[in-house]
Amino acid sequence: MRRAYLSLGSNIGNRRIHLAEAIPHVTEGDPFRLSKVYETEPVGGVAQDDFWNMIVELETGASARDLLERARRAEQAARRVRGVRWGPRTLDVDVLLVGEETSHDPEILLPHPRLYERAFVLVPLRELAPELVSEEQLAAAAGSVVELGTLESLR
Ligand code: PH2
Ligand code: MG
Ligand code: MG
Repeated sequence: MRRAYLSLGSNIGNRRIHLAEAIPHVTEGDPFRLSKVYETEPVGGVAQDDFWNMIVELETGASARDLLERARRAEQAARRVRGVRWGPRTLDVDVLLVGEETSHDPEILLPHPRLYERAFVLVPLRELAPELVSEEQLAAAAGSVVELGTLESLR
């Protein structure tokens, strides 16, 4: 069993429902913990609405490939349509870390290559795993992030 981290983001339609419906696809019965939900300024790409972002931590026997499949299934269930790179989406699920594994497979690079550039990833990741994100890394990351609360508390 390893600890894996996946990021969830949504900025089209009902962002709360898109995040909530992704959880069972991503966890598939594995023990998990959720970060709070954050409203975040879009980083890169085109001008677009603010995102809701959060992180899921899994205790899992799944491979990186398995986790990528889960991410794709969650995105398909949210009827994600692929448009411009880094553009708006109903749901984006990215595999960030799978234990200590490094992968150079272009389909699933590990750790995620932009993990340390993005406050919308580092802030919720640090909430769940403070040992993985230093103060310096946090300070260097781009984008504003506002804590909204737990997914449960949001309606
Ligand atoms: N995802 C991107 C590009 N930019 N910005 C925010 N705030 N949140 C995201 O999830 C996000 C982004 C590409 O996946
Ligand atoms: Mg992404
Ligand atoms: Mg993605």
